[in-house]
Amino acid sequence: MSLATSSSALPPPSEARQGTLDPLRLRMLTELERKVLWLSSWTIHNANHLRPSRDGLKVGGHQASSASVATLMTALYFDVLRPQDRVAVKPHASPVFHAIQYLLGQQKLEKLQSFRALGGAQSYPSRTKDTDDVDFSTGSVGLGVALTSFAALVQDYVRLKNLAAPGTKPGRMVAVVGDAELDEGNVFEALLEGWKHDVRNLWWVIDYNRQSLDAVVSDRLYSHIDDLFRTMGWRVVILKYGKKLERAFAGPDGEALRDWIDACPNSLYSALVYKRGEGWRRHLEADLGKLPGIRAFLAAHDDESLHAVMTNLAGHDMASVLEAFHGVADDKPTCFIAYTIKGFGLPFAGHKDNHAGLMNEAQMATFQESMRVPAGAEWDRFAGLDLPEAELAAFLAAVPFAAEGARRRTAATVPVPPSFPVPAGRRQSTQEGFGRILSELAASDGALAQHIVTCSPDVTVSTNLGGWVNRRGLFDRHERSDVFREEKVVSAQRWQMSPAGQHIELGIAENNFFILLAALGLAEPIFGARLLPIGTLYDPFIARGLDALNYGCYQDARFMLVATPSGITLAPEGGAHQSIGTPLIAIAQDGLASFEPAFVDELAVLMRWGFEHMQAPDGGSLYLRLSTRPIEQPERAMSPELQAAIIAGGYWLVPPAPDAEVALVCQGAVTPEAIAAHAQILEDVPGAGLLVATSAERLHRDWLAGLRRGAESHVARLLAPLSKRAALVTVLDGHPAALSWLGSVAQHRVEPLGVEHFGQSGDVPDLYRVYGLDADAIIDAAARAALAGHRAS
Ligand SMILES: Cc1ncc(C[n+]2csc(CCOP(=O)(O)OP(=O)(O)O)c2C)c(N)n1
Ligand SMILES: [Mg+2]
Repeated sequence: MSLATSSSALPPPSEARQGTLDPLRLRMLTELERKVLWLSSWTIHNANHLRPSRDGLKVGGHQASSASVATLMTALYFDVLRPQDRVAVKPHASPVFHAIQYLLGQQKLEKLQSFRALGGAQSYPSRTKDTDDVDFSTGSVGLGVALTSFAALVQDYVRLKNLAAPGTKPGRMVAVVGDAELDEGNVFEALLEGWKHDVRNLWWVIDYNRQSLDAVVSDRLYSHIDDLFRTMGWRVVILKYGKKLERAFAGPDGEALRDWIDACPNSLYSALVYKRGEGWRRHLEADLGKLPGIRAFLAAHDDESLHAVMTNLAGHDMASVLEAFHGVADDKPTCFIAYTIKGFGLPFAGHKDNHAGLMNEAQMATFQESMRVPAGAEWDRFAGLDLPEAELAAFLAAVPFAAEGARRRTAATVPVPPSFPVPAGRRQSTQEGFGRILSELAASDGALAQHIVTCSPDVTVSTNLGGWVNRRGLFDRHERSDVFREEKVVSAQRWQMSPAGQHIELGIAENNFFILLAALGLAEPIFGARLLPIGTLYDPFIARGLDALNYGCYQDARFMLVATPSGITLAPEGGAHQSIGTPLIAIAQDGLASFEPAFVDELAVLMRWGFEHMQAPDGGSLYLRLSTRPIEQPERAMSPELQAAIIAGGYWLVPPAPDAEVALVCQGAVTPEAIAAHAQILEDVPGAGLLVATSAERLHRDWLAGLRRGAESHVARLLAPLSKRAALVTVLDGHPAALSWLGSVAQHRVEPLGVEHFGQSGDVPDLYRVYGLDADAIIDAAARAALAGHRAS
C-alpha cells in the first residue's frame, strides 16, 4: 500500500503518557469499539429495513464509512479526549458519533431509532439540529476539517485576551477526516493559512481507507501526503500496521511480507480484503511461496485467522491507536494518518462500491450473530459484550470527555449604545461611512469595541478597514514590530502585530475567510467568549466562498459580513469584479439578515441593530452590501419610526398619493437615479411615490411569514396606500428578481430594472445607461407601466 512507513514520526516513548495501555482498559475499549460498530450499523439498518417507508425512498446512511472509524473514534471519545477538546467528525461517521453519545448517556434511544427521520439523529452531525452536543457541523466535505484550524486560532485569540470564562483550559481542535476530503482545495488553503498564524492544539486524524465514494484512490496521489504536512510545520504520525502484523513481520521472512504489503497496490489490497482468506493465500503463495518463513506462516493460519492478520491495519488496532494518540503530549499540530479499511468487520469490507452499501437482512442476521447480540436486545448498551455490565457502566460513567456533560458555553451580552453617530459629510459612500463608523467605535474603546474582531482576505485597506486596524492593531500570537514604521517609511497603515490586536489578516482565499468568520462566530458556544466578528470582502467574491458562508450560517455562527464594493457601480473595475447575483444570494441564504443601505445614516442604524441581532438567542448573522459610490446624503432626523422601517426593509422617501399611478422602488447605490427620475415623473404623475428598500431580504421574509400567520407584513403595509391600478418600477444594481416579486404583494404591475448580463468597464453614467439603470431608463419604465395600466383599464 502506498505511503512508506520509513517516514513514520511517532514521538519517542518518553513523550508518551504513562499508564494508558493498562490491559483491562485496552480490553474495555476493544469491547466498546465492538458495541460502537454494532450500534452504528444497526441504527442504519433499522432506518432502512425496519422502519416503515412512506415514500419509497432509500433512507441511506453509511455503514462502511462508519465501520472505518469505529476504532479511532472509540479511542478518542472514550479515552483520549477531554471536555475542552472539540471535534469535527467526518460527515459519514455520524452514526458512530451518535452511538458513542448514546453509550455516554448523552443521546436518546428515540433519536437513534429515528435516525434520518424528522426530529431524529441527523444524517451528518449538526450543531443546530442534533441534540447530543455536536461541536462542529459537517456535511460538505473539507469544511469541517478547515474549521478546526480556524477554531484553534480563535481559541488562542480569546485565550490571549482573557475573554474566555476563567479557568477554561486550552483544548485540542480535532478533525476526524475522510481521506478523500483531502481532495478539497479548501483543506490546503486552510493548512497554509494555519501555518502563517502558527496555530496550535490541532489534530487531524485521517481515516486513510484509501477509498472515496466512487473508487479506490490512486496510489500515487498519497505518496507525498506526509511531506506536505511536514512542510507546513506539522508532526505526522503514521499508523500503518497493527500489532498482529508487526509480529508477523518480526517472524521468519517477515521482512518479505512487509515489503509485499507495502508494495501492494491500493486496489489489489482492497479487493483481497473483500475476498478474504482464500484470496490472501493464493496471492501470497504465488508471490512469496518460495520463502520457507511465508510457507510456515500460511500453514499456521486458517483462512479466517490469515484474513485477520492481513487486515490488521493500525487504524483498527486499539493498542496501536492509543499508543499513537497518547504519544503526543505537546501542542504542535499533528496529523495522524491511520490506515483503515472501509467497511471493516462488515461483509462488504474493502469493496470499492461499498460507500452507500447497506447490509441486507441476511447479512445483518449473520453480523448480529457474530456480535452475539440476542434478538430483541439490539439497542441494549451492553448485550453481547464479554465484560460484566457493572464494570462497563462504571467505565462509561468515568469517561473523561463526558465529565462535564454537555459543553455548550454562554457569554454575557455586550451592551450596544442606543445609537451610533452618523459620520458627517454631504457626499459619502456607504463603504466610506462603514470605515468611519468603525473608526469611531475603535476610538471610543468601549465594551463593544473590545469585543469586535475584524478580518479580511487581503482586502483590508480597499474595503476601508484601515482606520480600525490602525487603532486596534493586528492580532498575532507573538509580538511583532512594524518594520516600515521602525524604518520611518511613511505609510497610512500602521500595522502593529500583537496578541492584543483585533484584526486578523488573512491571505486572499475567500473560503478561509468565511470559515474563520464561522469559527469566530461560534466563540460563544465553543469557548464561552463573546466576539462580534466583522469580515470585509469584495461582493463578487462571496460566490467564491459561498459554500463556506452557508456552512457558517448552517451552524448558527454569528458574524457581520460587509461586502464592498458591489454591482456595476464599481464601474471602471469591469465585469470580473462586478457582482450581479448577490442580492439573490442575500434572499436565499438562511441565517443571514441582508441589507443594502443607500445612505450612511441607514448604515449606522443597521450596524447598531446588527450587533444586537448577532447576540440575540433567535438572531443571526448579517450581510451588508455596500458601495464605493459617493452620493448626496439626506439631511434628516432619525426618528424611531424611520429606524424601525430601515431595519424592517424599507420606507417611503416620498409617500404616494392615494390615486398615484406609479411608484418607484429603489435599493442601494442607484437611489440617486431613482430620486432624479422621481422628480421628473412627478411632473406627469403627481403623487407618484418613491420607496427606498433597505433590504429585499427582510421584506420578502416578513411578507412570507405574514402570509402564513395571516398577519400584515411590513411590505404589505408599505404598499397598502397604493391604488390597485398603480404600477411599480423597481430598480437595483443587481439582479432584478431581487425586487420584482413586490408585484405579488398587493397585485401591482411591475417593471423590474436591474442587471441581467455580465458587467464591463466604463463610468457610472455609461454603464447605468447601457444596463438600463439611469433616470431615463426608470422614466421609460414608468411610462411603459402607466401605458399598460391605461390599456388594461
Ligand atoms: C463538498 C462535497 N462534495 C461531495 C460530497 C459527496 N460525498 C460524500 S462522501 C464522499 C466521499 C468521501 O470519501 P472519504 O472522505 O474518503 O470518506 P470515507 O467514506 O471513505 O470514509 C463524497 C464525494 C460531499 N458530501 N461534500
Ligand atoms: Mg475514504
